[in-house]
Amino acid sequence: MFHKLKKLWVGMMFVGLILAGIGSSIQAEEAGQEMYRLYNPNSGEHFYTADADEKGNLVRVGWRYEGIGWIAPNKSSTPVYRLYNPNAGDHHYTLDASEKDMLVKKGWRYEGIGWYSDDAKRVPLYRQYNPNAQAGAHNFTTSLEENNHLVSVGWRAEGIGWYAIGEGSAPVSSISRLSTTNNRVVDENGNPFVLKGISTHGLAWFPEIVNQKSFSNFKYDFGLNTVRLAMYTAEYGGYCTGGNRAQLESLIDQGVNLCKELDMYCVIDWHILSDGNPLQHVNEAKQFFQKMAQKYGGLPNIIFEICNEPNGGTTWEQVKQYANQVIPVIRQYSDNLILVGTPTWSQEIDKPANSPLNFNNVAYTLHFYAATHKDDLRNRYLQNVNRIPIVVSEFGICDASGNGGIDEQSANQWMKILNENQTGRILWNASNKNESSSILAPGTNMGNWTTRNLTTSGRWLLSQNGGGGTPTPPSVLVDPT
Ligand code: IDC
Repeated sequence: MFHKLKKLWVGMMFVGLILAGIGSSIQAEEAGQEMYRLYNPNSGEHFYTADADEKGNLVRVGWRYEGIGWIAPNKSSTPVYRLYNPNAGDHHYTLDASEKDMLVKKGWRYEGIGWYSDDAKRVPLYRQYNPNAQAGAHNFTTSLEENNHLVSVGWRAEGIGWYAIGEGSAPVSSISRLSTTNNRVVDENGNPFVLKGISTHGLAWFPEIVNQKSFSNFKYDFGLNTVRLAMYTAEYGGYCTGGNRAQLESLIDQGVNLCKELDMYCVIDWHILSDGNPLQHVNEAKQFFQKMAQKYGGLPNIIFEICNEPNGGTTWEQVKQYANQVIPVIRQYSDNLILVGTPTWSQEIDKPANSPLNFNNVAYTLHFYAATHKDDLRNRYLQNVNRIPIVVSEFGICDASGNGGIDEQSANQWMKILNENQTGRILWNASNKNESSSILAPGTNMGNWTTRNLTTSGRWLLSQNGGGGTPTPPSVLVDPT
């Protein structure tokens, strides 16, 4: 449709020139304005602008360009006013001049006419509202399919926002390939990128969590950008201890595809645990990652985590020996980000800081359980965060058993320093197991759940990342004062 419009535009220019030549005043106004659609992966806000410079500036600071949202008329008798809430950091767009004035009285900033709505009402912009988001609660699209998809995953249809003269382009993926620079995980523009995710429990234990509804909830309710697929190597149905490899690989396949569809990062986690030394299964690991990298290494959203938690006296030298065998296998197919576990259940990040690996795009993992690991480990993190790239590929707000009491205060202290240093974090775990680290209450149907089924851990996660859990009525906007 967009291409058709472009042709139409060229055609009209041509006709316009001829008509101008014969003294007609018909303009090529119908060509319209391409409205750029941008997405802020941190706040979840969608933003629209006709201004290429503004688009460029936003992309440079970490927004994702998602293609042409729609074609707006150059002018009409129906302006769309653009407002900004300096407290929530969110924009609002309205055709209603009195709503605009009311919001300005409440402290919103009027930013001028964003664009015009088509008086002939040719192409509707469907508006959806996300009841769980705080910033960026609204989405606008000319695609009825996108509208219906969002509604199917819990957004509310709110009718038509305004009209365009032409449809938007098919959405562009908002996934940027990650790498490491200056001890940070960064996107393609070099901006620090903070992975915010959830880990499955063991794929063999709780395969039911791998479904579209769950992953959509992770993204749209919790505002997460990452899912970690934890595949135990030795525990229960472990990949190296007689587990069903075909089933495990098929679950990874499904998980990768769901992440791809949803524009989320996907961590493929070789979850060593009771097999504390990764060298124990190094040959299986090489075969496994050869397969994974060959299959998925070309996708920008894939992250390889090659050993969850070395432990039981395994030294950093041994982890290095392992990594030096496995990473080259992955690098035959993919330059994507690789996460490497550190000794003592991924707590000794000082070791790689003193003796890093010789590969690009590698980050080292730090794992913590907030009720167990406090100032000592936080201090170790702070001492090393500017020495190597660090990702918290697993953490809990309970104790290190994955169960026991929850320590929100310690968890919040962790979040503060992770935020200050742009460190990614992935919560353990998405299952309904009866333990306090699980985000779903025991008995919850993992194929069909909502934020009403959350445990304390789940509600805590929801309260991070802008997901408030408390719906704001669409017509009542956040009062910035
Ligand atoms: C725990 C699970 C628990 C399971 C156990 C297996 O929560 O249900 O029975 O593994 O031994 C980790 C590990 C992670 C652990 C988690 C909590 O990476 O596999 O999951 N934990 O103990 N490191 C620190 C804590």
